[in-house]
Amino acid sequence: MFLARTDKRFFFLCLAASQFLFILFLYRRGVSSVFQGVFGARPQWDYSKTQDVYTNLSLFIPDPETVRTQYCPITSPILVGPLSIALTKAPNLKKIQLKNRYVTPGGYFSPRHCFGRYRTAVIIPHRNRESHLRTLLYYLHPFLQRQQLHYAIFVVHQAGNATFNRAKLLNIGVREALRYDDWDCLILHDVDLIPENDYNLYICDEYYPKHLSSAMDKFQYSLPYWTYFGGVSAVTPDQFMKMNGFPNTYWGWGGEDDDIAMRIRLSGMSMTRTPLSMGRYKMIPHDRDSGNEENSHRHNQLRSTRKMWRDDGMNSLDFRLLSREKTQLYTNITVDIGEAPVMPTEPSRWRLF
Ligand code: BGN
Repeated sequence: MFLARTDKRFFFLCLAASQFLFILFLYRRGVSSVFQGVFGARPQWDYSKTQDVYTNLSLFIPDPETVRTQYCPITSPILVGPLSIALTKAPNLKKIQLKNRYVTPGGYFSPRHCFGRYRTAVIIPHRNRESHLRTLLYYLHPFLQRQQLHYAIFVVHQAGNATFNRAKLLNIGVREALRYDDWDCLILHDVDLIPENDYNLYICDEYYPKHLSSAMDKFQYSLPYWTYFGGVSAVTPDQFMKMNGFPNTYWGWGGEDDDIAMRIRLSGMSMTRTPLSMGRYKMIPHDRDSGNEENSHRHNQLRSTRKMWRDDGMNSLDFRLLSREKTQLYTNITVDIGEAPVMPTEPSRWRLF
């Protein structure tokens, strides 16, 4: 009897330990690595052997006689995996244009010898980061063309000097992008992150919002925490509307991505992720911008997401459109989004005193 009880305890201890190790493994390697491990070989990428992002793109240039008759293959034939990224000096716009001759005004591209299967809009919130934007465009255009996507790039520029509001600019980007096309997928992209592997496809998961930047160099190519949803993500218009878009009320750095992660769950979805081996990104080094100081209210705000998400989002979005302009490499949307309301800095429970 005594032995049986010790055995039982030992059994439950082992069970708890193995569950803990399994969760740790999922945390470090991503859920999809388990499925790939069980159902198929996981490609082992060698990031010491990289290739130029423009490699073989010329193979996609058709001779002028041919007419498109077929859809592009499900997987593009020229994907190479790890890409060389040099972040020394931002290229000038002329050079980027010359290297991307088939991009049309507004930053549009459609594969020329087959019909693209996926329609993807990339939305980039921006202010005062022109050199980052040029670097991103230099790498992103060929990256998307390698994947044979029908795509366009939208830059949402916050006018004025009020505090930066990333999530609100993303909401505006979605509303504006949907005027132009019936997008299958919206990619929400920070301006300073460069993808390192062209198998990290910029297409959406059918069911759930997907986090693409799962392994950033600034976090030693792993997740900073389990629910992290910052950097680059992919949502379908339906998924986006289901969570009422993103919050409009996070002014300055931090917290809005955690709010988005909570909205996903509160609206009945969960999140998927690119496996860490492919979701690698290099961040362009920079100092914290002025006008994007830490949001000191974010902890309080996150405590009320559950109460707020249905009222703060796409259904309460309000801004002034200053211009819509098709430049050669992107559609530029400039907006006045107002400024942060003055809020008491103390936690709300002290406000009575
Ligand atoms: C977190 C920030 C995120 C940011 C990541 C990575 C907050 C909320 C505190 C409760 N979240 O700490 O916004 O993307 O770090 O830098 O500050």
